[in-house]
Amino acid sequence: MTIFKKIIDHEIPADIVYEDDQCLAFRDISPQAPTHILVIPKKEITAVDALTEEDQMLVGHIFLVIQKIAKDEGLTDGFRVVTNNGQNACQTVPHLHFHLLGGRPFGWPPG
Ligand code: DGP
Repeated sequence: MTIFKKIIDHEIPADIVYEDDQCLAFRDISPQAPTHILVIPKKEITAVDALTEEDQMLVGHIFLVIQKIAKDEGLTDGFRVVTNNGQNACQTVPHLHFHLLGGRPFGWPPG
């Protein structure tokens, strides 16, 4: 069981900004921008490479939730959505999550 599953189950605290039957969003414990929120499915999926066709609606739903949170957070000047998949991408928690980052300019290419 990952730490994110414990947050989903409300076994450990998190600063939750959105929740519905399919997903949960909470502030990252180590923020890399003024707004840094993780949006995760409640279904236990390890990463993008574990997604299946049955997850299509879920992932689409998550992106609409990200759009809503970005609006709620006032990220009118832009924001970035990042998902790290696997070792080379520095994924540390093996539960699919989308980082919503905003409130400052970002560089490109990413590090
Ligand atoms: P990644 O490197 O993409 O796997 O990002 C995992 C993120 O999860 C990282 O930015 C820190 C965050 N994180 C890890 N443990 C916790 C936790 O217990 N609570 C919260 N709010 N965030 C966590």
